Amino acid sequence: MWLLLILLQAAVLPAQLCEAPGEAAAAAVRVLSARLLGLAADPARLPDPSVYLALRLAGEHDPREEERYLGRLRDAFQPRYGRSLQAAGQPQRDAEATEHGTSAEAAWPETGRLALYLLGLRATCPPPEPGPQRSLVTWLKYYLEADWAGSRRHGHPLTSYYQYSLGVLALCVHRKRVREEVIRRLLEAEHHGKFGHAGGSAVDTEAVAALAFTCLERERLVGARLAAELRAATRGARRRMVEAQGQDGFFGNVYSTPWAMQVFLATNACRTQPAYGRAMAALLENLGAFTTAATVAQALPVLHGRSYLDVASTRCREEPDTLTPVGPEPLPEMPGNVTVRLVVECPEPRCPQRRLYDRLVPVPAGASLLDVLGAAAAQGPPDFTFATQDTPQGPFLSGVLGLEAQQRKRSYWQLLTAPSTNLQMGIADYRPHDGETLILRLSEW
Ligand code: B12
Repeated sequence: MWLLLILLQAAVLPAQLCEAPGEAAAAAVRVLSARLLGLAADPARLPDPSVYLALRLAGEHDPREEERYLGRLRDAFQPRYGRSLQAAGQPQRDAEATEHGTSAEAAWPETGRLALYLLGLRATCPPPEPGPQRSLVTWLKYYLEADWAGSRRHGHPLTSYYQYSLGVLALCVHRKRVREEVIRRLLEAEHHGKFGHAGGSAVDTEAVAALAFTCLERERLVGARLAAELRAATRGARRRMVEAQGQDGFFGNVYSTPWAMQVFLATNACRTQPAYGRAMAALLENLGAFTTAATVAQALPVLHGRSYLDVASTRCREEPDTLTPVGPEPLPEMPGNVTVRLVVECPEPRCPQRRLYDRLVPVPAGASLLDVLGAAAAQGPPDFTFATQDTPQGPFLSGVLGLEAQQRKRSYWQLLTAPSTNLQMGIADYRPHDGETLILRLSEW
């Protein structure tokens, strides 16, 4: 009876499209794909496996450019992970050593990056030889174990639950089993709401974990009991996303929305769930927010109606070679200057005087926060110094006034606009307006 009702409902309700609907949207998505290809062609940028994944999950392709990008990724990953663990001086199951810090300094897990690379390899055409992939899979299993041991000891993985989930997802997409305990650790974290961190929403992480759960269940890599728990956890995550969807249509913010949408795609809820349609409409209205390669790469798969789980079903012969790269749009010129107030805060007990810097900084209109930091450093006294690290997301603010954020202590320089709104962009992309107060705060996540 229930089944009949559900079938009837599905037949009566107009099914919505899972990809961006309509010709205008398709054209906008095509431009975004071409722009990502343009950004990928720039050799000055760090190669990022999520960019490759987005290119591979798109509707149209430029096989030569994709091949070249894959070559750059191989150059970055193969020298390190093409060797067996033993050849690299790591014992096979050295999670304990990593936990106690002996080899940890030498080999901090790169769970997320390696997972994304392996996901990308699953989507190559033609598929790569299985031989060289074996050592990559072993490395990822090793990192996941190190992360798992970290989470047993510190209550969180050494990297993050986001990277840990990516690790489980990538192994699953390659049809590799992981120990039940490793999966249970993720389930437990999900049940106890451990995915959020200070200043950041939990949506991105919750979505990656739900994708990993969906994959494990779909690929039948777990027993019936655990499969039922994973299914329930995914349903719970999807329900929470629907309940928390903002008036603006976003799940979390504009950048976490594509990740959440992947969960609806992977669980076949995209056609029937109105929240998905609202999120797609919101995304299409805000495509202008996606300017960096990393953010475009995270948005494109869902705009094509695809999730990371689809890499396992790549059909090489059906790919149209019709995409050509497009260069980045120049930023509009803005006349005049603006003045920004720059404040640096470091809470007690680390810093007894809490506010370490507070100055007005004049910069040309349209300048980025990175430009503001540069102008502050040039204007002194009082002296202002800062340090950045290159990441696939752009420059990450790693130190201010000689105080370095420490990955191992989970401290970071948080970016806020006064009084206390978290910026949704990094220092290179955020453009402050005249009179704005920007706060750099040494925080823990
Ligand atoms: C975990 C995380 C963090 C952690 C990273 C620490 C760690 N060791 O894992 C912490 C809490 C430090 C963090 C900080 C920030 N984050 Co963050 N972060 C994430 C998250 C959830 C996962 C990143 C990840 O592990 N990726 C997987 C690995 C394999 O890829 P990766 O590129 O090597 O990841 C590294 C860098 O991305 C870097 N990183 C993390 N966040 C950011 C943000 C920026 C702008 C840059 C340049 C680098 C960077 O740390 C990662 C781990 O080493 C993503 C979610 C997402 N959808 O991507 C958001 C995300 C990347 N973060 C975001 C933002 C906005 C920030 C902050 C600017 C927030 C703020 N107002 O302070 C700061 C960065 C400030 C600075 N000092 O420059 C946005 C970026 C949006 C955009 N427009 O580009 C995302 C997409 C979240 C979102 N939905 O809004 N983040």
